[in-house]
Amino acid sequence: MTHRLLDQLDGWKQRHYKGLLVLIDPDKSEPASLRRVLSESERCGVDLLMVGGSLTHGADIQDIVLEIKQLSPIPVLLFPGSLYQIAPAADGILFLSLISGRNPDLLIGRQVEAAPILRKTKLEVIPTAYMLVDSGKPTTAHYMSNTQPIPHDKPDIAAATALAGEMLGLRLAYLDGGSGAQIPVSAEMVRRAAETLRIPLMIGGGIRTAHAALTAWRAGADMLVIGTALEQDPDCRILHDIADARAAYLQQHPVLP
Ligand code: 1GP
Repeated sequence: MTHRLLDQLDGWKQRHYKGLLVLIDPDKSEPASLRRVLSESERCGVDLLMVGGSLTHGADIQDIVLEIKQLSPIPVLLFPGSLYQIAPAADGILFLSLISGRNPDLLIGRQVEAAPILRKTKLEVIPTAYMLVDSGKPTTAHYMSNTQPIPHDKPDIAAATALAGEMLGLRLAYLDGGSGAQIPVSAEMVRRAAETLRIPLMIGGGIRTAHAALTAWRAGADMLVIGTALEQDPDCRILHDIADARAAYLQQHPVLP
């Protein structure tokens, strides 16, 4: 198995690059809007596409990934809500352990079921410390996982949880308010996690403006995930705004060689 994606994510952290990821919900990938999101993602310099969700209604993920692969050169990372979301045509998969929760099935149970299947694919497996954060209202991820999210105003709990994930050998930390979060993960929580961790830090949930994206990047996020905001913006204006904000930020804070 290669470590191409993992090396890339590690490099982002070391070089202070700011990654931009777009999450595609398999149930909402109607062909015209998918084509639009893919072409605008390419124009905006999106680094990775994520595909998946906590609850999908029978969409064939492999077919969607194959379609994306035909239309876009951007690597595809699976963000699986279930075993049904393993699509060998993708480049990699976030091998999620929901370490903010105490649901054994999502800490290790599903992983035991998935591991032999993944071994038969060429997918790059990215061991991920996945943490749900309270974001103002229960999201699908909160409900479906049957776990309590980390309280929004408890950055120390988030930092300690992420550090435990790192010490367990996980290679990526993902603090997620959940899809459609009312409020994004707080700057203070991002800051505490970022200064604690040596592994890369991904932030998602409720990022709908360039200001929110910049706040998270400035606080130390290595990469951001944008999903719902694009579904509500067929022209992908928000993606261009966020990409422009990133370009301006990286001009002021150049990526290290
Ligand atoms: C959800 O972090 C992702 O798991 C993206 O969230 O849909 O709110 O952008 P949004």
